Amino acid sequence: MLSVRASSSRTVTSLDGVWRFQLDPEDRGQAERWFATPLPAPRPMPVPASYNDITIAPEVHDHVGPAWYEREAVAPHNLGEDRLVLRFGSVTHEARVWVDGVEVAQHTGGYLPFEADITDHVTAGRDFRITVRVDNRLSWQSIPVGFLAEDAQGRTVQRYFHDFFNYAGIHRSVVLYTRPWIAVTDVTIVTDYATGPEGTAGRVTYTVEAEGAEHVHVVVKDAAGAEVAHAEGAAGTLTIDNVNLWQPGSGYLYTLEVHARGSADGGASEDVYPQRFGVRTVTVRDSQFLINGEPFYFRGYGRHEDNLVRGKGHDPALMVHDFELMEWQGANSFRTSHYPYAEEVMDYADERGFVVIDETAAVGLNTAIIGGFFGGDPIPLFSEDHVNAHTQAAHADHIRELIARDKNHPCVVLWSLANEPESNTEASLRYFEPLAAAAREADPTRPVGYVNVMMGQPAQERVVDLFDVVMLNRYYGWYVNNGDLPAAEAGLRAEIDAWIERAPGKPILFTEYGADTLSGMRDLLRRPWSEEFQVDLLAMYHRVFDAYPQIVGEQMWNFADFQTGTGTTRVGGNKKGMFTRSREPKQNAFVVRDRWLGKRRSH
Ligand code: BDP
Repeated sequence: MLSVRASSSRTVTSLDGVWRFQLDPEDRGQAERWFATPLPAPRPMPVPASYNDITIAPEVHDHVGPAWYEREAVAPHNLGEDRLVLRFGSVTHEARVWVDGVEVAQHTGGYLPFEADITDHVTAGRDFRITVRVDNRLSWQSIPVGFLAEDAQGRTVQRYFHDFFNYAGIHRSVVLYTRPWIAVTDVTIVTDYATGPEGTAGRVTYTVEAEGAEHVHVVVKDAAGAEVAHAEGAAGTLTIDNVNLWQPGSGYLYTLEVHARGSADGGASEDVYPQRFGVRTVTVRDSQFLINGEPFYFRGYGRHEDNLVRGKGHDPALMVHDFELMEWQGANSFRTSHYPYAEEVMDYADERGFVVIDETAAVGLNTAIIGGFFGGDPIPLFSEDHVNAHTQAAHADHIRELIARDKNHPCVVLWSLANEPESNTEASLRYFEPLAAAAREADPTRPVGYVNVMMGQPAQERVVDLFDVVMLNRYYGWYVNNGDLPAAEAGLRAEIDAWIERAPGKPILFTEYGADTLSGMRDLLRRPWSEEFQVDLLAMYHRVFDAYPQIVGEQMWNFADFQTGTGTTRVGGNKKGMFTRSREPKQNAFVVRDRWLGKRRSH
């Protein structure tokens, strides 16, 4: 799906702001047709934001089930020449949308965009009402998975297999945009380059889909807006002489301006769509991860879209601030743990030259983790009543949707299909085979991986052969050998040795390692939870990483403390942050900064 871009043929109107909102705890809204008239008893609710932390009402914070949003908008007075599209950046987890009581869209999956052409449901120059039903319930067939249970008091509670809080609501911007009847509907760009005596020539292969168009032409513009190449036709290859490559740390971007028309000699309605791209290559070879043919070492973090009050709501101020912090620290990359991030974040990573591991929302496909979360009997993960063929199909659709959204981002160098799934059984191999194939079919140009959990040790792991890299989340010194760093180091080294043997030639990336650390807690004995222990634990991991050329990256857990459900291992959330939730640095931030700035100078 194309991003929203304004152009000479497209206008964009934001619908962000304060909407009206109502919980629907008994799920009566649909039967009572709340979409047909204004909501019966609404309260104000900002968009974008999670609704959970906005009020101080526990019933809002802990709500399980549907909730409704509503606002008015105005149709452009010249509608008719153009079509009008209503687009949501994300609604978590499921959405139904009505315009003046007519259903126009349904979408499942809380972290990807969807849109509806509403031209035929509105009148030019007139107000209309938008109603959205948001459902935060997760099931065994949703991505991520979860299930509903009843607690001892008979209340319905949502269970899930990940620690971050199940925030919900309209999390990203809502816009109305216009486009001509003839319209560009998809653009795919693949880049390469060749260096010869005359310099480096970029090769840009493009494919355009354009509804109703008989004639397509494209113009490549450089970052200053100067034309550097052009071509006719909906598909082709262009050359950019003396190309500026997109590099980690230097995000040079070109624009492929796509023009689609009804006929070659003009016609009233031409659509112009500006698709940004960078010229760069990604290759995995001989235990190395190469960007533009150069070995790349990932320095950074797993992150979360999470902050005070707004929960998972996208916020440009916070986004820019977080990138400032990452850059201050000498980081060059992050993983979108554990779901696709806002399109604005991907655009911004492109611009700043940050390297991104793009992860699906398939977190917690692993009921072996359940002991730690809920107690009770183990649940067989891959079974008719749990993760079944429908879940697998939803997962495959989600992978395709993610790749369709993010395929043109130069920042994305690797797809992560799941975080910490079951990976040590025959059933897990059967589950992942078609998913890896779906990802490769949707994008034959980027490596594909999944993030492995401690229980998927090299001797038992079954699925790594489907993938290009080994990504490991490891908690030696924290969940295992807590506080005992010599034992942790021995365990870590032994496991790395075993991976090198198990997956020869595949680069190894540490996608999580860390220790919960209470900001301000100091300890002369440097024990767990103190700032000193976090410094020591990371220093141990880094010493080990430096000893192995097969290790191509360190992304510690987590960039910042984040909100979780309550539990005996969580003190006001997950505290493994380099920064606190309000972005103050812990002691470790300065220590790691010295290391990463040193590495930046030497790479
Ligand atoms: C890992 C998960 C991550 C958790 C982390 C932790 O991938 O989402 O937050 O553990 O427990 O297993 O801190």
